[in-house]
Amino acid sequence: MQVNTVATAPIAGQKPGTSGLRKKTRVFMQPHYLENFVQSIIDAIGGVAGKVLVLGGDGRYWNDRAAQVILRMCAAQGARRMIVGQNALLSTPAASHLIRKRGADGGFILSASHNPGGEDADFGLKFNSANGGPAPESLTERIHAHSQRIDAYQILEAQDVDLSRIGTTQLAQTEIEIVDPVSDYAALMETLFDFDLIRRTLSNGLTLRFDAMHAVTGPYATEILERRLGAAAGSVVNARPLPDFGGGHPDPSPVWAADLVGLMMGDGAPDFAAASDGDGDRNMILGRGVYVTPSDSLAVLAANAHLAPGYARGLAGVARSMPTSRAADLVAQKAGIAHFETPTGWKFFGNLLDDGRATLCGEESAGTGSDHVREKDGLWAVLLWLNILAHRGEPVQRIMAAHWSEYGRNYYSRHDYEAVPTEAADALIAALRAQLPDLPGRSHDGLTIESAEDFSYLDPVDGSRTNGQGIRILFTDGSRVVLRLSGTGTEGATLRVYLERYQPPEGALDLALDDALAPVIAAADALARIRELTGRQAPDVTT
Ligand code: VG1
Ligand code: CO
Repeated sequence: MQVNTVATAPIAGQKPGTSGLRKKTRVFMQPHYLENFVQSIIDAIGGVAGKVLVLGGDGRYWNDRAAQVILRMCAAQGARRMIVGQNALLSTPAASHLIRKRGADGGFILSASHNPGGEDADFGLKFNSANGGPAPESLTERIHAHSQRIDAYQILEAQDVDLSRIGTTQLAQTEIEIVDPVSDYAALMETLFDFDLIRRTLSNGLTLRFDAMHAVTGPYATEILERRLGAAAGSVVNARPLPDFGGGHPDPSPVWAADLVGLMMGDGAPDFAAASDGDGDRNMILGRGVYVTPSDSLAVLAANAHLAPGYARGLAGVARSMPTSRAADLVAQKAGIAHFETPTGWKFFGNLLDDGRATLCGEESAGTGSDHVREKDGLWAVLLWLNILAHRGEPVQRIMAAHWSEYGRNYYSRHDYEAVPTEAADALIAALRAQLPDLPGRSHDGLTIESAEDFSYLDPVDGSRTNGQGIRILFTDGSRVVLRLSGTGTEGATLRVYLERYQPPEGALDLALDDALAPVIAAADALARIRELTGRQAPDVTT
């Protein structure tokens, strides 16, 4: 087979964001676009000759085409073996597990996660390292640097590989091993959780619904929840992965999974419900009549993880991204274990997990995970919740109430202003940054500012520093406002405003969320002049 060296030129904007490179699908489909980026990854990791790499994705539109291109490029450049999920499907956590289990040198994940899919929607690609985790900043910077000076790429001239058949074939000198995407992952889950206990609890009448949102977790959830754990047939809905996710956003939030929330707030709700996102790394947790915020979920999981066999020894520490509420810190403090605060994006948890400093990690954006892989993991969170419910024999609502009366409650919400003109968003952040030194001591709506800063992270493991990770304003009563710009959007800028207000155990634990947060929301607008500078009267999405 012939290897072609194709002349090309740098394409602007190939800079990985919070989680890989995300662009409009049509941008990725332009001549040389994908090839340039893949070659930049290959060059940034010192070539693929002799290496073993994992490949899979969330099944969105163009996933199959991109997979063939990556296979031809890696084969052209001497990869020893490519381990590919059948039909190029692998959830992000399953890909992370496969990289680790097989001792691979890394892996390509084709996904734009919770962003919609289709020719007129979004596409994405990220590279994970040998530890199974997203490429660290140092590597993504190298990839970007290579993309700015690329002049050629190498690709094999060959027919498509049949990715539907499990087994090993050959592409030039490269072995292509097509594996079942679910079985290794399901086996890992069985080592962490008490499947017998969960199975008994389900057969004794605990009811559940899992919404796969027409994305990649469908086959995983059907196998694990229905086949292995015996949940009633039909408990998993929207289980078939579709290239356009059925036309929706595969985003497990009260906005995009409103039907599921409606079900849980109405008569006849099951005991427990959950949803996951496009690539299977996020989760939304609901009980009958209650939505559990992701920040609270992390805290409850941290407080109860020891009830599952995989965590019976206790936790080394808990890490959360900076904008995530401080509920998990309170659990760690009481348990006398370490807690960490990192910038947004799972890549920042990798060192803490590798070094054994953190066992559980989480983000307010519905990501929770542990040291079993190096990605957040939607179904893992669902199974840990089920294990806890089975063990405690209490409904979700009661578990939440007990948690708040022990630790206090961190009322929390995130307001997103989407597709804001980039200049306006940058100007808002710059104006706020400029006034940071003057803010401490000032009062707004009864809240007094204790400190105000631009978050900078010093990685305690490798000593690297990451600056400019979000503006954080702390008030003397423990309330907090955080503002940052999204690094996953594909249109203009998305301003994220994170709002938190704490009530101690003896405080008001049953307020309506809007009432609890009203002063914090007002202070955020007054300080950042959000309405004035964005021209928006209200956020587009509130989670
Ligand atoms: C968002 C979330 C962040 C998450 C990232 C990737 O990033 O805020 O917490 O890690 O998405 O999640 P940003 O930069 O848009 O705020 V996933 O499930 O979309 O890979
Ligand atoms: Co995701």
